[in-house]
Parts: sequence; C-alpha cells; structure tokens
Amino acid sequence: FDNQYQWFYQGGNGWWQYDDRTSQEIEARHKNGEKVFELLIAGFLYIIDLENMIQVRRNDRSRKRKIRRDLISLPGVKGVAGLKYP
Ligand code: V3L
Repeated sequence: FDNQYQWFYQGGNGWWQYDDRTSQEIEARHKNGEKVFELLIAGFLYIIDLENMIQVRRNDRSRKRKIRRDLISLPGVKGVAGLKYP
C-alpha cells in the first residue's frame, strides 16, 4: 500500500480521510480492479462505487457522498473519519 495516497469522502465543506483500515481496504480492492463493493463503515453498510467515485448507504441511497483518491497532503482535509484535526 503506497501510503502517499489516501482515500477521502466528502464532508460539509472539504474532505474527511477514511479511517486507516477502510482506506487500505478500498486501496486493495482498487488495485484489484474492483469497481463496486460493499463495506461496513461505522456500523452501516455502504456501497463504494469507484466508477462514479461515490459512497452511498445501502439502505438509503439518498445518503451519497463523493469520494476521491489523492495525496495524503491534499489541502482542505478536515480530519480522519469524523475526528477533527486540531
Ligand atoms: N467514515 C466515517 N464516518 C462516515 C463515513 C465514512 N466513510 N461516511 C459517513 N459517515 P451518511 P461535516 C461525517 C458518517 O453519508 O461537518 C463526518 O465523518 C457521517 O460522518 O448520511 O458535515 C463527520 O463526522 C455522518 O455522521 O450516511 O463535514 C460528520 O459527517 C453519518 O455517518 C460531519 O461532517 C451519516 O452519513
């Protein structure tokens, strides 16, 4: 896992980094060529769609967020998985 790159999901204004375990899981599946798969994140099943670069809650498709793969130094990152950077 090239940790210069991380996975991020859209917040209110800016981006949140995925928690390490989830980020590594998405990266592994991305490297494996998988396009659409489900992950349990913070107690909910989300569909990760790497074709459209979104995550969407499986039982409520209106809960949709953009996602991106970018350098860990991406500006405007709010924190990790809801935990704000000081
Ligand atoms: N990892 C962790 N928590 C998540 C994720 C994820 N990939 N996706 C959703 N949640 P929804 P601001 C986010 C949380 O999409 O101030 C942030 O992490 C989500 O948390 O409707 O708007 C912050 O904690 C939300 O609490 O399923 O930028 C919080 O929003 C809940 O699941 C506020 O961020 C429902 O999200």
